[in-house]
Amino acid sequence: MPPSERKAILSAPFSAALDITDVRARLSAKRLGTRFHYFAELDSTNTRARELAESGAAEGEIVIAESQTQGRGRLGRRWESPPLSNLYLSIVLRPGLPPKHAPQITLAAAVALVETVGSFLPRPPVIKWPNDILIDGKKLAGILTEAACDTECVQYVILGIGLNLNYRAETMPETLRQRATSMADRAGENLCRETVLVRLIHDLDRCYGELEESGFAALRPRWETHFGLRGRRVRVELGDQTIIGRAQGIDHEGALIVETDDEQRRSIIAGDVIPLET
Ligand code: BT5
Repeated sequence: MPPSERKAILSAPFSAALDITDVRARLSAKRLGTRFHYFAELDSTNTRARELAESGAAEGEIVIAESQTQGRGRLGRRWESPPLSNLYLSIVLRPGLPPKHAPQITLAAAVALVETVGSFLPRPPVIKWPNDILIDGKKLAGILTEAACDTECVQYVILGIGLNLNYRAETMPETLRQRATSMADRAGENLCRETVLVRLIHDLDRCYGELEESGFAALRPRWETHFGLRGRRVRVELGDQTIIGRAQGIDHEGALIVETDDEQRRSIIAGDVIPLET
């Protein structure tokens, strides 16, 4: 990054509201960011995006909020969403993918997120399958993808992203502090949210385009490069079942491959992965 650009990134005002006009002016993404729905506060950007998609919002429309009162993770978990410091956005997608490939959008978004964050930090983060972005085992970003499908096709997908940007560890709730981090904590200084947002939308646009045009096979090598748990012992929780084994990577469709202690190869399409010490 040239020094002049770096200076611009670091000298921007940090607790100000996002300048969406500036973001729009700097965007040259093909499909994402066609329209912004900006809110100072929302319950959840995913919920709002879903309402918009149901009433005909076009692909690429983005809902973005400065804070969320009921930011959501998977399985009803909460996403901490304090005001004016992070990015909380949900993008309406209308992909030409069969429903069984809709989860690959999460994987493509994870590649984009790692590439975006890695371009601002000395060390890139890693992906924890399927939807977490981590640095040194601490969570920096999460993805919540919600799809509406009929039997043959996907009507829409809401791609929700929460990225901890200028969220300093000392302001996080105690329960989160041990497990979460932010770009500013890693960079040692605050970053300009508009610059990161523009870069993120471009990277998402590119990875989503690659997924639609060439399928997940085109993205899989990059996903594998960024996968942080290869060879690690993991516990995978599948609702009523638990699997313990070594994470091997993902298959061509995006399922996690785990080799269990009795040397069985399991393909996991949905679940929670917990890294184990040994
Ligand atoms: C996720 O769920 O990681 C998906 C998070 C998606 C949030 C975005 S924000 C914009 C959009 N609108 C929404 O309402 N949601 C999306 P999951 O894998 O279930 O992880 C949730 C867990 O992450 C929580 O149980 C906490 O342990 C942890 N967590 C909560 N807030 C966090 C934060 N700000 N930073 C890091 N970790 C957090």
